[in-house]
Amino acid sequence: AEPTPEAAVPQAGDPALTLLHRIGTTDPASLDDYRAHGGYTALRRAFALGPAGVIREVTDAGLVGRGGAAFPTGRKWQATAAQPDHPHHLVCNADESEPGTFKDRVLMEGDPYALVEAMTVAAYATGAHKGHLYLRGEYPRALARLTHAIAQARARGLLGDDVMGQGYAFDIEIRRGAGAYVCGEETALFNSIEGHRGEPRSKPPFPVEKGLFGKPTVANNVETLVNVLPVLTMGAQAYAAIGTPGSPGPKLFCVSGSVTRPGVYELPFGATLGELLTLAGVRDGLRAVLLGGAAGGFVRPDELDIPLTFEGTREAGTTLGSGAVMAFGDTVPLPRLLLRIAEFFRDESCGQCVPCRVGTVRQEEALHRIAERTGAAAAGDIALLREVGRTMRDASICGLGQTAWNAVESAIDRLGAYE
Ligand code: L3W
Ligand code: SF4
Repeated sequence: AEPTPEAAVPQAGDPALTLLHRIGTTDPASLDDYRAHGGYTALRRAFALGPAGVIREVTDAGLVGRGGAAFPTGRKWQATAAQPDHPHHLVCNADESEPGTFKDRVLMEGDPYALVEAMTVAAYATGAHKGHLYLRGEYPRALARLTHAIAQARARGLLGDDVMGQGYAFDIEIRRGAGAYVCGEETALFNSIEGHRGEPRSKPPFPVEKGLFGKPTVANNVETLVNVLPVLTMGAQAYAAIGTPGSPGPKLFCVSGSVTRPGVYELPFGATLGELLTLAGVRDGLRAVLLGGAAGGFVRPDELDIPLTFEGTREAGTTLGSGAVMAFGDTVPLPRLLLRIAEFFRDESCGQCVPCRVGTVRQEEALHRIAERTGAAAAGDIALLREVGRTMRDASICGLGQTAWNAVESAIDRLGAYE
């Protein structure tokens, strides 16, 4: 297996860290070590608060989803808890596949009990007794560590028929993905668990009403769930004081590319892109930064004062996405990079709907032609790209097709990629 990406600056064990504080300091195989470093205090508090009290804390904390869409977690939990249909399901989306995104991997490999505890809290709050952990197939070390953690938690009464002696039953099953990016879309993920092709469903109905096996389902990203632990241990008010009013709490950023210290960085929301890149040791001759992965957008080196918040990136006409930050130096061949992104979307489209199935092919073809020609000859292809891109964005069923043109559009408009 590859080495675990570094969890970098501030150093592991730094008390300033909220999400990464155990990474690199506790033994990921030891439940005792986890408990000695604060493990299972959040679940104990959850049992004291009761399900409605937990949902109130998560809502008051202002926690929003960390998978890219920033949906309020408390609202999602409340909507599921209120559903009369049973059973309720909990799904942890650990199919981390966005290019440049590896934060969930660091959490799962370095602090697996945290995810087990957080899933137990989420299930308790929303009335679920079964948790499904859908894990990216290419993460063998995370699989081994989570399998071990789940078995240990079960053996010690922290999972099973009577969790912590509280009369509440909950267990977790791991399901491995098979390498499809689209299975990170929550409804494609449900289909995959159910044994069908990994194709997204139309929404609504939203999963909170009809999700896995047609039952009310909470689906949360790994990082979102792990944030629930500090919400409960610090209290909603102290948690909400981290970050900004529009984006409360801490955030993990995955920095890669033209930097001297690539890795996962924890910062409060509101730090600027420039501050993050300074920590990561940005190299001279920066040409562009891709924010939010392949589904995100490029920004220029003169835009590094963009605050890393959902509202700040939106105002700047870009996106934070899942927290991927890829730096590119001025030697990067932009047309080749854009072609690679287009190939990725063409490969990963599930083919279910026409705008994306055809649009991703047309986009790649036009980028090929542009890469081979120059100047005026390319103008028609740029117009075609815009038309295809608009159609994919407006008419695709899921986020894959809706975002497949983002990076290319931003490279044309913000970077002047073909001028
Ligand atoms: C109840 C409503 N629930 C929406 C729920 C919905 C889902 C969540 C967000 O994510 C993002 C994309 C990229 N009642 C609801 C409701 N929900 N309305 O809220 O929903 P949605 O549809 O806005 O987004 P999504 O399709 O779930 C796609 C971002 O992902 N992305 C990709 C990230 C990749 C990773 C990874 O590798 N780990 O996360 C790239 O940037 O921004 O917005 O749960 O059910 N009325
Ligand atoms: Fe499949 Fe693309 Fe349509 Fe999503 S947008 S359902 S990936 S064809």
